[in-house]
Amino acid sequence: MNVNSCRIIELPKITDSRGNLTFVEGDIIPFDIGRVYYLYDIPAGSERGGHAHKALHQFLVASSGAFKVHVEDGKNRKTFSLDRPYFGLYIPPMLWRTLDDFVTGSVALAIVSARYDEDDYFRDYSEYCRYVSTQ
Ligand code: T46
Repeated sequence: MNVNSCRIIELPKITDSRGNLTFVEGDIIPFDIGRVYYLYDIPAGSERGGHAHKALHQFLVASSGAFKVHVEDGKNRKTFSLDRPYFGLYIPPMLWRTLDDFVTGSVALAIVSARYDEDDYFRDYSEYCRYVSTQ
């Protein structure tokens, strides 16, 4: 898997005089939804992530505020800015990701393909790089 497999997906936005509504369902993102979690009350200067997933597919949305997502595949690196609740970033398995530059009050919504499983993580960068270099 390489960083070019990540992509921004535009979500439906339904607008009326009461405001906007955006939804995510199975045929909009390229995996079945297994879990939803969100990061919030993030102190200024914090960094989240700093790991890769072996099998998990992920879709990240700045449902409020803005932040950056850096993805790496062991050779190349790409940075995405998320700052609209109707755009999200799809990240396939085996990519290292780090989130930073959170605007105060940001909420990072993560929609992922499976339940939490610590065995699915590479949390050590050297170990991750060693592994991908053998693939
Ligand atoms: C990712 C980024 C964007 C759980 O018990 N259940 C869960 O569903 C999750 C996601 C985490 N946890 C526990 C595991 C740790 O003890 O919560 C603690 C903090 O998790 P972590 O250090 O992995 O948090 P982040 O923000 O660095 O990473 C999370 C996700 O783990 C990861 O998949 O891509 O958000």
